[in-house]
Amino acid sequence: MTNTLYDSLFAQHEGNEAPFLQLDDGRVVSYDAFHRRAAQIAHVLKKSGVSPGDRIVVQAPKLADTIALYAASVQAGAVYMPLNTAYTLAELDYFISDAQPALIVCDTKDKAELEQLAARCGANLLTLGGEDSSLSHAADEQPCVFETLDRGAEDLAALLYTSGTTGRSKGAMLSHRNLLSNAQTLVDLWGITNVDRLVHALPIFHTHGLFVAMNTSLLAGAKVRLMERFDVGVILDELPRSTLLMGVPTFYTRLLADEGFTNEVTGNMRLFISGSAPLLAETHVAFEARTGHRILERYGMTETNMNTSNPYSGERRAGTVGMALPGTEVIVTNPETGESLPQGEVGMIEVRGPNVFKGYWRMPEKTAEELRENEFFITGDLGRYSEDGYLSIVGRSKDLIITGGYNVYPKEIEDILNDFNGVLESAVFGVPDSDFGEAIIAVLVADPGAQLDMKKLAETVKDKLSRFKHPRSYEIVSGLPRNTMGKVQKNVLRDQYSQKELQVGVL
Ligand code: MCA
Ligand code: AMP
Repeated sequence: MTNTLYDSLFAQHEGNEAPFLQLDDGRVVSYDAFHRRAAQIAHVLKKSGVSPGDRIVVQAPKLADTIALYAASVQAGAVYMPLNTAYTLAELDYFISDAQPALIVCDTKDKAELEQLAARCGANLLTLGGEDSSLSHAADEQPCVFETLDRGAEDLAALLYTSGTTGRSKGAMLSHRNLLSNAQTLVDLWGITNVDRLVHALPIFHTHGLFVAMNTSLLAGAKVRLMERFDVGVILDELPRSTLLMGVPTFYTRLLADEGFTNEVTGNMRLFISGSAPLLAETHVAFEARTGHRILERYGMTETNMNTSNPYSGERRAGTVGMALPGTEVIVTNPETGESLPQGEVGMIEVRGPNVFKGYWRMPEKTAEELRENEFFITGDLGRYSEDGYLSIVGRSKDLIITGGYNVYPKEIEDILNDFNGVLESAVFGVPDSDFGEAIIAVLVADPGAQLDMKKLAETVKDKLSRFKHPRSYEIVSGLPRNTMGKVQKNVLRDQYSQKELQVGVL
């Protein structure tokens, strides 16, 4: 039997007594114990009716068993589908109805809420976390060996939803080859080995925390200090014993804001990596001045894993995302023709390689719009190459806000605001924010003569959208600025509200 991803990431750790996960409560899970736990959970998956190719939806806390569930899903030939723990029931409904999973694994505290949803789509429901974790209890009774199911390089290993410009999220289908090839490339490029100890403070439901951080550690046999959530104090305690940190820019600005973050604390560290959102050049400079380390910035997407990285040994240039990863082509094109542009010119970033996904789940038209026949994926990011080959991301052709490393598509929020009683139209955009990079602002135009019930509007938003998507401020205006084509000029709004003192958290 062969299973492309399982064989490389997990099977090699059978009998490996070295520490893998080091948890908040001080417990340590060895690689071998993890390997056995994954097998126990794989038995539970099979008993719960999961067959090869079936989706397993996971909205669960960040626990050792959640990572073992990912391994078990791969071993059982299933498709792992992690979801943001912040998603509301309304958001979950869409993902679950779209993906039609055989099994849903939720936080034990959310069981009552999810039971109906699971029943409606004919999925089994198990829970993780706390004393009553049904998945963990069931696993305890199972054998520690599981016969791995056959999966080839092109079979799906994961389905990760990414928000869409039209407001509807799309499931990016990631194959065993996509995930394994990227992990191998990053391990080689960043020199990750079993001597490394990674401080892992990212969520494990996105590419960054699950694949970039976890797959590379598993492949290399590194130790992982698994923090349930990001906490500056804990990170400061852990850095002197660690060698690697992967984070979004907010991690680095928050660390810099703490006086306890000194070059003594970072003395044992080998590498700080940043991605998911633009790292300001000033953060890069301040970080080097404080610690002597130059942050290594890289660029990726849910659909492609990682595309580019600054060099490990060469110059790590602030304000750039480095060069294409070995084996991956990253070009800048004329968005109209798809032809490559010369260095120095701004165009659409397109990517081709073994890292590029297999298309959007049950959305052939969307896939055809973004994946060219020549297999280049159109990222929607605008970039420019310097003469010596460093890529800078200079903007986005997609209407997207990135807040604290989470992507938010304004259209999803605008649809909800526009449906609200008394709202004629709305525009949602991001303004610079020193903590999250961008903060969400909503501008509303009321129907003639209408009095908007802002309290009720905020409640509606709260019911439907995760907290990180909530506008930090609502502004009522008489009209939206438009260009001659009638399109709302968000750049004008952005400029206007970036300068204005906003009453953040007005509701
Ligand atoms: C939390 N809040 C947020 C965010 N996070 N609001 C906007 N944007 C956010 N990202 C809300 C909280 O609900 C809370 O609301 C208030 O802001 C303050 O929360 P705080 O405790 O300060 O936040 P936190 O829990 O410390 O979280 C901040 C964080 C977190 C650590 C930066 O957002 C995070 O882990 N971000 C990483 C996201 C990530 O992994 N992205 C990778 C995507 P209230 O006050 O009402 O309670 S993968 C990707 O992009 C590609 C592939 C790539 O290249 O990596
Ligand atoms: P996601 O859809 O969550 O995978 O987010 C992918 C998007 O994050 C990319 O298309 C970029 O717009 C953005 N992104 C990721 N890494 C970087 C980076 N280092 N600098 C700027 N933007 C980035």
